[in-house]
Amino acid sequence: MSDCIFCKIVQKEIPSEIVYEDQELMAFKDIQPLAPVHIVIIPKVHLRSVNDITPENEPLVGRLFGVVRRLAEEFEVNESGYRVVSNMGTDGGQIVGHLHFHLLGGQALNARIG
Ligand code: IU
Repeated sequence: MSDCIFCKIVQKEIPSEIVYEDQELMAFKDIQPLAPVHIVIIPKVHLRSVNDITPENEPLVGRLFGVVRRLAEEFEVNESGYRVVSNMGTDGGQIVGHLHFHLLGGQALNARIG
């Protein structure tokens, strides 16, 4: 999508600190980190949110979670704990309309949701 900021990150038209990339997936450090470890993991294909996940792209999303697990190990939060969040739509607080998952860790996170 031409006006999607994360598609521009995928195309490297906008710089980001990439921590993982393969043909279908990318992960980069969040520019406004909310925790010592705050990584955004995305499929390169433009899906708007969790609502756009179909049986066809479920394997891709499954693979994305494998990347999440490996990043948690690499950034050494796999033992201490971490949170994976995907905001969807207005009430979910989604700002960027390209499916993404936040990996947050490196400190004790507020247990409250919402
Ligand atoms: P959302 O609320 O889940 O849509 O949050 C989007 C996140 O993308 C937010 O944490 C931003 O700081 C982050 N981000 C980024 O890492 N790089 C960018 O160029 C832009 C947003 I724009």
